[in-house]
Amino acid sequence: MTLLLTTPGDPAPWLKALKTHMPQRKVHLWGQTDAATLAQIPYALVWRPPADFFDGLAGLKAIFNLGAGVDALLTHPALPANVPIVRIVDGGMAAQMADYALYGVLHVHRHFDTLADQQKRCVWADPGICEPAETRVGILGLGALGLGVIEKLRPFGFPLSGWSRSLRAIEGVQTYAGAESLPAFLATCDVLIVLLPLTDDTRNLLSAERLALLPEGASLINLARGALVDEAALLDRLNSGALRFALLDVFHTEPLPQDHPFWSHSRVILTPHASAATLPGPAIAQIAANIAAFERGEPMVGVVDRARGY
Ligand code: NDP
Ligand code: OXD
Repeated sequence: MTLLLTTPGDPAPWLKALKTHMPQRKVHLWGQTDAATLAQIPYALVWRPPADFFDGLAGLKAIFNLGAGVDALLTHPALPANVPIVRIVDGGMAAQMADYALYGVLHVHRHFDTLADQQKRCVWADPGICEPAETRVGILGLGALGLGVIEKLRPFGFPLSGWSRSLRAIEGVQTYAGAESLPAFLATCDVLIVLLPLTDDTRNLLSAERLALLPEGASLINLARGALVDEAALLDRLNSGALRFALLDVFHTEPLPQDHPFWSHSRVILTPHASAATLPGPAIAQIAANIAAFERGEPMVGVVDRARGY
């Protein structure tokens, strides 16, 4: 059985991982495969496949997304219907995301924003140290990555809360579920970490009205997708000081346009969609296990519910 591959960046590390975890399978690189071969390929491993990627894939049995988010794949104009789509669950990303989120929370908690500003002005002044209880951290999205952030933050003693679609019971975490509980959740977040998938239900979730529900001087860390947040409203609130700080990894338009005000904003630190990357080793091991399960007629891990959008 063969695989068709189109990867984020250089295919070499992916090919190496495929050789380790699925040595018996022949791998074809998309763009270098003839039509007769394409018609026989059962499994595609993709990241943001081009518009004509699925042309001629008449024998496709499953599509494996080489990342956690499937928002781009689900809007592919030629996505085959009735073929399971499977995403990566963690795949090395949870630990990376948790490190990144911890950096953002400590930046706020230990006043590194104030300190950096003071340094620019040669001001020697101690901003003081708050109790952890004074920095309430809320996580939007309690999936593979949101839960990783919670476990990372747990030993620091910050009051933790989380919001998801279905109610989760997580020890030591105040949990909320569903749209009706979102205002109550937001009102408790001194630092809000966004780790939701982008779906029809979550697009623009952090609208101007919802951003206004955060406590005065709250901070935002968006690690998920730019379109979850109204960027103009975010900018207004940062400009007015209603929001203290934003750590942003994702944007409506990527790469972020050169003239975007976020680049030089004194209350923003931004990174180029670099908070976490799928690691080829664990990701391909997960896909190998999923293909083996699929061929035995057993359930796979990370199957996407197309109607739900994640
Ligand atoms: P999961 O599918 O494991 O978790 C998603 C969480 O969001 C679940 O808790 C789910 O609720 C919740 N959720 C989904 N829709 C809603 C809704 N309408 N209302 C309330 N809660 C909702 O995803 P991951 O943790 O693996 O990944 C999250 C996202 O992170 C990805 O979709 C991707 O966009 C982004 N990402 C960004 C990266 C980057 O480099 N910046 C890297 C990797 C991922 P429930 O538990 O009830 O299902
Ligand atoms: C992902 C991403 O969704 O890297 O995996 O953004």
